[in-house]
Amino acid sequence: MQLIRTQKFRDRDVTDEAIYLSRRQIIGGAAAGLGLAGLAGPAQAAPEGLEPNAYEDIIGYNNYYEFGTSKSDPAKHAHSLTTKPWSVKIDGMVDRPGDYGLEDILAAATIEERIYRHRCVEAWSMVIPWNGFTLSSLLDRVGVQSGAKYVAFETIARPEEMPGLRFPVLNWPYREGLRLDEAMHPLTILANGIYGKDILNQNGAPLRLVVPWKYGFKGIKSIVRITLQDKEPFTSWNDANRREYGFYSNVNPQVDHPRWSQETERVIGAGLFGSRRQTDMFNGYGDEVASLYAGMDLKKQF
Ligand SMILES: Nc1nc2c(c(=O)[nH]1)N[C@H]1C(S)=C(S)[C@@H](COP(=O)(O)O)O[C@H]1N2
Ligand SMILES: [Mo]
Repeated sequence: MQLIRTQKFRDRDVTDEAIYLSRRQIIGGAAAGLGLAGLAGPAQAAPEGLEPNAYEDIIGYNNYYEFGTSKSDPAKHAHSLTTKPWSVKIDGMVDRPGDYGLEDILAAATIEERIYRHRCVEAWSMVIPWNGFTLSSLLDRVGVQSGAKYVAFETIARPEEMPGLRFPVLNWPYREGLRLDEAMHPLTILANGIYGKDILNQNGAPLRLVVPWKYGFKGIKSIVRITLQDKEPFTSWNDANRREYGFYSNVNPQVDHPRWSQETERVIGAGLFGSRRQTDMFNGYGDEVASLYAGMDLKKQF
């Protein structure tokens, strides 16, 4: 009976958080009832669509080095970040530069749900149901000038609220960047929610970037500045180690990280013993984005 009920969980067009959560509980309950054999069944069978991770995984296993470098630090410490009021400076090669209040940005935005696989460069992944809007819609609003070729992003750097800033792990503030066509791609979003709730600080409140075909570190959190420019932006991870973290950092199972393989990934929250899956080129979004890189040698320009 439990097995039959789990079949229903394969449909994906559900937007209600309560339904997600109860699905999760039912899956958990079914797996527990079936014992270990059950874990390999309903919880791990390949679903037709992406099965979001439990909310607890998404808010409890994070990288946000401004709050410490262990996976549990952000959930412990990030509450100290003040996210109200919040504004984003949009400057550089735009027609309408300025300090945009978050409320104004959100009031003009069409918030959608996007269920994306999140693949960290450290070879783990989870599936996150984001709420957010396309970066292109914001850039269209401010008017990108014709000479602009790249978009640079900056995270807030507030030492009194971010204990990790005391350590020179990265060149703070955390900075990232995209080529303009990547930034304008319809899969690229700015997220302000997860599972229909306001995004929590550990996940990058109040506004963070999500670029699903790239390694997770490109998804810069708690953004305070967006700059349109004609030069390739400085990025903190590339600066820390350019051999290990390229500017593009598209998910690519054929390009190993110098210290580990990228062929497979550990699936966070997949049963007692975890599980691994094959990593997909462009994290599974190749049909949509491969053409952006036509003619590039992705082994050299990683
Ligand atoms: N400002 C900032 N943004 C960041 C990071 C960080 O340390 N600081 N970590 C990155 C990395 S390595 C990953 S995998 C994702 C993790 O996002 P999540 O915690 O919401 O899953 O955030 C990215 N954005
Ligand atoms: Mo990451």
